[in-house]
Amino acid sequence: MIVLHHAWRSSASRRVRLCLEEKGLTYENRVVDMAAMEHHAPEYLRINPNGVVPTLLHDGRPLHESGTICEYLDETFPDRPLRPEDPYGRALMRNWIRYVDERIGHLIVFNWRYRLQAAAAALSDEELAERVRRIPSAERQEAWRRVARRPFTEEERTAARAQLVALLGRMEEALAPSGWLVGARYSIADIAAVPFVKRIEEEIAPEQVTPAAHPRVAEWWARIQARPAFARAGIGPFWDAPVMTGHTEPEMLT
Ligand SMILES: N[C@@H](CCC(=O)N[C@@H](CS)C(=O)NCC(=O)O)C(=O)O
Repeated sequence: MIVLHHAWRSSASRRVRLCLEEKGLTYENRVVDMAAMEHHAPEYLRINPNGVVPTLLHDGRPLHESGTICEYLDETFPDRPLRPEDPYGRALMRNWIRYVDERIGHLIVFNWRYRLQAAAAALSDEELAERVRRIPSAERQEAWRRVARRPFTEEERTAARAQLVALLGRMEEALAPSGWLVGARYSIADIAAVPFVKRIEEEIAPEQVTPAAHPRVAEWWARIQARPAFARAGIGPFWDAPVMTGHTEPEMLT
């Protein structure tokens, strides 16, 4: 049995949902309320020591890190493979995953200014200090303090935007041989990039995901969105929580 602890808007969660849906796997949803900081609760930290989403439970065994989870799923359920067959291709895929992972901070600058900022700003100094103490990483502690009291500035957003657009430049080059990031077919490397391109296209720099700016990326993005798994994974606009049918949503960690 597969259980996914995730959040609808979380990029890392979106990657795992895409992978599960591409592979046609059935799973149970446990939605984590990040604005309520449920992912820093002791019972959640027991299944994800980093205090982030997503976490996958497979037959009761927890696994964190979206890239690792996707590879694990692809190895465990080999039908509809999402990794290149050759070791070199798989190594390139892992480098893409790592490159994308390192850019999560640039996305936070944009993504946290909605629900998370409103929730954090409403906390008293005492409540904030108490909540932040539970966060396992110093970097994320600082991100929560920032969003609560000193939201990211326009200047920081400009710098983050440039870093995110650089991702498109790198993709443009990689897509040249086959139209996919690595090897001859859709892989976990493409999956890793999807949530980033989604946010760039819908808000951060829409003019960059166009045939004029990055033609191969624009064409790749059209093909990605046409995949049935894309709709099933519930990757809607950032400000709308998608409504999914056919999945149960029990209380978190019950
Ligand atoms: N490298 C991790 C990143 C996980 C991550 O940063 N998740 C974000 C949502 S996309 C999160 O839980 N943020 C809440 C927080 O930092 O408090 C992965 O790919 O699973």
